[in-house]
Amino acid sequence: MKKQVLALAAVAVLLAACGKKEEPAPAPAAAPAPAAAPAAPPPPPPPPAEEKVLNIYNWPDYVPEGMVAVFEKETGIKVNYDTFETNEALHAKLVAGNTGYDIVVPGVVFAKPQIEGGLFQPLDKAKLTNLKNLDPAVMSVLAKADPDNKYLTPWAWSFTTVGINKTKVEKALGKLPMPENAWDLVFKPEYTAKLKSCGIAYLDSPTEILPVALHYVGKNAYSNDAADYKVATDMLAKVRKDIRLFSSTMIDDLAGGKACAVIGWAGDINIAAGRAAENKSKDVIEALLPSTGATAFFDTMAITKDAKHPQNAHAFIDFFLRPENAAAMANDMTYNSGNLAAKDKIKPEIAGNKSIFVDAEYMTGKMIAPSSFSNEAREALAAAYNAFKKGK
Ligand code: SPD
Repeated sequence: MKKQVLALAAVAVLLAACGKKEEPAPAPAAAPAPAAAPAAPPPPPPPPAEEKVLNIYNWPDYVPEGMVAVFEKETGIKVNYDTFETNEALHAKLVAGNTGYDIVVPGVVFAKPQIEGGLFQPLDKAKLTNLKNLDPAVMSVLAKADPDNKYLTPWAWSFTTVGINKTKVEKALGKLPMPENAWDLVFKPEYTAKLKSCGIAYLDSPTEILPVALHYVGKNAYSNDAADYKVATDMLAKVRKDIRLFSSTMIDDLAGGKACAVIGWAGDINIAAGRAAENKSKDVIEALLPSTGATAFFDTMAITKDAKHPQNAHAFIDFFLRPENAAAMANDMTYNSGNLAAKDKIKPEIAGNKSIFVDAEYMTGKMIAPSSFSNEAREALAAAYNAFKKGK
């Protein structure tokens, strides 16, 4: 009888623990009291307060004047802001580790292997109230590198293309008409031989030049096949002697007169156009939309895996994702922000510039979507590019 009473008491405890609404069997006075439910664990302690510092590593000419100062004033967080000029330079720093940076801004072409290599920490989306402002179409491009959008938010997007000082190019070409395909200006000896007098500049980066050269010779822009690189560099070798500069500073190169034709970023080429106008130059600088397409790029904010100020990093990312800040970036830096809520704050002259807000027809029919290279392919690309640069 005593055994039966104990068994009934145990079932009662179990049912109570499962939250079932059954009448408990009356426990005789002699039965042991049911064990008390374990106390809920105490809530985790709040994260230790971070020092009021944030270290950001971004591309040059990418943040509107005064924007960082507004963030500093609003939050009391002191921002140290450094810049890099190529994805290769950022990648080398990230792989070496201990960068000291909290936020970095890689292009998606590099962000994919960086995520896979564990170089970033996942975003705490609860801290990013402005994620809702982002364009789902842009987020789905980022998701190709970052499934479920766990690590990346957009800074800006644009495309790598041909930029020209139209006035100087037309003069240097003389009777030779402008080609139908703008890439001919920088890849076809017939044109480069004429433009070398006013200066041709290429971006100084294997993962910028090889994709557009591969596309020009009819190969996949993001081919992982070293045999394709040979076809592209054979084409490049024919114009090597006509290239004056390898540089990532096309704003100065175009606006300052060092080059009349560049392979560069549409946004920076537009900045050069504005700079020339400010300097009262009558020359017309243009970012072209080549008839065979251009390579789109998406630069993204990510928090490094060993960031010392992750809360401040989240605060800055959320600040940048405010519509007014994304719009200021687009208006001042002539890049597209990927922020849908910023759309009605874009100045008409920016919204109407087809090399910033590219037509849907060109986007779907011509623009080459970003992809990624394998680690081995990136090494082969660098070797092919360096041999081309040395003129071998
Ligand atoms: N002035 C800002 C330039 C940003 C360029 N990012 C290029 C990424 C790559 N393909």
